[in-house]
Amino acid sequence: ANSISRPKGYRVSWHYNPAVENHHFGQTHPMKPWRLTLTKSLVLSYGMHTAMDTYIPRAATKEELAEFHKDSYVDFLSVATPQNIYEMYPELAAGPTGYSSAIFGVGDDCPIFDGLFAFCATYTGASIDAARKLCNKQSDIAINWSGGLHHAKKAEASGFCYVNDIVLAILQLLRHHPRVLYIDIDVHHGDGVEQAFWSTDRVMCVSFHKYDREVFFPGTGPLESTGPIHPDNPGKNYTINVPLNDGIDDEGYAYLFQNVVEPTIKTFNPTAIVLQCGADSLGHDRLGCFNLNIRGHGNCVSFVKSFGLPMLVVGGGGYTPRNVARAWAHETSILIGADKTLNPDLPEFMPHREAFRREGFTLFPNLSAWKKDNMNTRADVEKIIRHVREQLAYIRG
Ligand code: ZL4
Ligand code: CA
Ligand code: ZN
Repeated sequence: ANSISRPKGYRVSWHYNPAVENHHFGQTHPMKPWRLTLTKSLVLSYGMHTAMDTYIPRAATKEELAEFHKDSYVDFLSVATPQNIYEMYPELAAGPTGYSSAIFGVGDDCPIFDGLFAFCATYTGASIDAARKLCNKQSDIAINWSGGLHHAKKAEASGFCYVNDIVLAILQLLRHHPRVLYIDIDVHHGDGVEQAFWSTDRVMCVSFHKYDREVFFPGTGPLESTGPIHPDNPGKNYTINVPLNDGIDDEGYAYLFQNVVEPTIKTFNPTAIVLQCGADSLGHDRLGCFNLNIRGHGNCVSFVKSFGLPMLVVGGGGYTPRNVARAWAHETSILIGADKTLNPDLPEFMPHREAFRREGFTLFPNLSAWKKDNMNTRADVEKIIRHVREQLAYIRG
């Protein structure tokens, strides 16, 4: 079997409990745990696990979830089933399609499915485990591709996210780290993480996303949304939003990413970084509208890694499963320093190889060849960079 030598000078850990694969949101729901099966298949077939410490973390406990979430919400998640949900909340049955989202955010986006609590506790357990390994220095870069569910709120499911594993992982990191930088390249705004740390200067949240208040979920995250406005609130200016239009390409995204992230790191001086790698910012995503290629997406990971800080890397969205798997496998190779030596042709013998037939059996299909024109002008991009620099000037010193 393939084997890759461990990176020199730092340790990478992979946190994954395959129990997440047993859960399904529903037949036509866009969120597919299958993408995790495909990711694992690529990572293992390339032999990348031989360069990392691999952990199968236990599920998070209710007590661990309650470090951020409201007790009554955790209780609800732990007992709700498709069978008892209407008995518990008859008012849910009133909705036109299935149930209305009046109760803890459940509805079409966040259905109650069999094993929901086990699913949440499993992906969250992996993020908490990864954060703990970073805290006690058993790992320098910890990866959980099953995490990254950035929309969940204290007492509300939202946008396919029920438990906010990122918030819980950052809370772990804050036990040992004075300042944590959160960077989110999912095509959606990282609103749940932003909201949780809105009023602190110990966590800086940076999200890049498609922004259209009227039509694109969740409708938050304009450039001007930079934290609380009250001058005495420590969180003022500690949120950065990068709102984008359809079709941004590799070049434009890299330029923007580097010109936002580098000054942010220099100014904020984080002691750890959490990177959410939602792969719905790739071209050809079923829900997204950007035009990134696997390499363009991966360049963000390389760039963040180049600062040499302890890093927690999580997944997130991504709705064309085979491309999600390509991106996260490529990014795993970047994190272990093997991207330059990996064969772009997929391993000849691997489980589910057929899933990659459509674009040819390569890690790097051309994903920019699709319907989206780049609607981000040079002026839009420069305006964002200027705004971020002006904002950062307030938090210097
Ligand atoms: C679906 O086909 O924009 C859910 C959701 C379920 C199956 C059958 C139900 C059909 C697309 C989406 C009715 C679906 C109606 N099924 C969904 C305002 C909305 C209200 C709900 O990547 N309808 C809500 C959420 C976004 C909305 C994006 C991204 C998560 C992340 C991190 C979350 N919600 C309009 C949509 C389908 C479905 C088909 C869907 N939902 C597409 N976009 C949304 O940032 C993991
Ligand atoms: Ca984002
Ligand atoms: Zn998303």
